[in-house]
Amino acid sequence: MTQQTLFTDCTVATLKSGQPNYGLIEDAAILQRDGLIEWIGPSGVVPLKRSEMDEQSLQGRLVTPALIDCHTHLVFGGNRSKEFEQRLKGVSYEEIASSGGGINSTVEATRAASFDALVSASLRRLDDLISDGVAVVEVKSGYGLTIDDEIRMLQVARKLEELRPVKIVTTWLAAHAVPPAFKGRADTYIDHIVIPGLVRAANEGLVDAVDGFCETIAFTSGQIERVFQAAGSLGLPVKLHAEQLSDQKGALLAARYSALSADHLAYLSATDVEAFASAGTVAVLLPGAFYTLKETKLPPVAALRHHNVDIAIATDCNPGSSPISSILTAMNMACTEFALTPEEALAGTTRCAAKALGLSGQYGEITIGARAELAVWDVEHPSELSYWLGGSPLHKRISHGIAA
Ligand code: DI6
Ligand code: FE
Repeated sequence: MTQQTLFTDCTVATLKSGQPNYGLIEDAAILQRDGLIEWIGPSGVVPLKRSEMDEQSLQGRLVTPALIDCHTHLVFGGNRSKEFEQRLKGVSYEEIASSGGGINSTVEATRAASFDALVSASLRRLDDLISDGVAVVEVKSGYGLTIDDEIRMLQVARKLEELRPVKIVTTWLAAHAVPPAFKGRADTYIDHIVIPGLVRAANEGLVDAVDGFCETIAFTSGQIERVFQAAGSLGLPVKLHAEQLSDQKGALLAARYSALSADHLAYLSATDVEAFASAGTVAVLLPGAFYTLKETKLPPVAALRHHNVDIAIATDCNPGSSPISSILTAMNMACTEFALTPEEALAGTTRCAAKALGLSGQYGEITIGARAELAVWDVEHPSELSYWLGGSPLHKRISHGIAA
C-alpha cells in the first residue's frame, strides 16, 4: 500500500541548487509518497485533492533537508584528553604524533575494545548527531591499521545503521597513519595491509569510498596514488585528507582522480584552486579541527567561491583533532572562523555534503524525487541554525516520510 503524507503549514528551505535565499518557500506544503518527495510548493496550489491524503500540520515551523555529516571518524575506542592537556602546555599535534601518541594511541584503544564496546561508544556520538537533525553520516576506518581491525571498524559502522534510522556511508582509511609494526616502512604497509585489506573489505561489501591522509606525518602523495589506483580498479570513488597541516599538493592529486572530495584544505594555495575546481571535487572544510588545534592558516574560501567550488562542512568527529559530535556547532564555527555565510554553512551540510558522498539528488535537497529525509526546526529563519551555539533547536526528524 502506498504511504502518502502532505506536510502543511511550514516554511521550507529547499536548498535546491541555483535557487537564491536558501530556496525558501513561505507557507509551503510537501507531499511525500513511500519515502520520496512527490511534490513541493506553496500550500495554495497543491496539485492533488487534499481529502485523499493524510495531512500533517507542522505548525509554522521551518523544514530543511535532514543534515549530512560527510566526514567523521565516529568509531574509536578511548579518548585523548591527556593530549589535550599536553597541547595546552605547548606540545604540538605533530610532536605528539611523532612520539608515538596521536592516531596510534587511539589505534591501541580501538584494537583493545570489544565490538560491542565500540558500538556503544559510537552510538552515543551518533545520537548526538541525530539530535542535531542529521540523517546521513560518513564513517571512516583508520584506527585499526591491521586488515582485521580495519574491517572490524567498518562492521561496527554498518551495525550502527541497523540500530538507528540513519544512512551510514563507509570509508576505507587504512592509509591514516603508519602503525608501529611498520615504522619507517610506509610502502610495505601500503602493499601488505592497505591495498589487500581494501580488496577484502570491498569484497565483503563494507566499503563505499576510499580515503587517505596525505601529510608529512602520514603518507606521501605517491603512496596515496597507489591506494587510489587500487580503489579505481575496484570501481570505488576516492577522497583525501589534503593540505591540513602543510601543502603536499594532495588536493591536486584528488582532483586528478576525480575524487568526491578533498578535505581540510587549510594549506591549499589559492593558485591551485583553479585546477582543483575543474574536477568538480567538493571542498570539505572541517572547522572543528581548525578550532581544536588552534590553527591560524585559513582555507582559501574566497578562491573556492570565485571558482564555484562546492563547499561542504563536517564535524571530522575524532578523538584527536576534533572531539566534536555536533554538526550545528561545526556550522557555527565555519561561519565564525572561515567567514562562511549561514546559507553556505547550511548548503555545506545538506546539498554539498550529499555531493561529497556521491548522493546528489537523493539527499540534501528538498526536490521532487529526493528522499523524504527532513529536519523540522523550532526556528523562524534558517540562519538561526548556524547562529545558536550549545543547544539544538530540532523539533523532529522525518525519515522515510515518517517521524523518526
Ligand atoms: N586528520 C584529522 O584531523 C584526523 N585524521 C586526519 O587524518 C585526526 C585523527 C586523530 O588525531 O586521531
Ligand atoms: Fe578526518
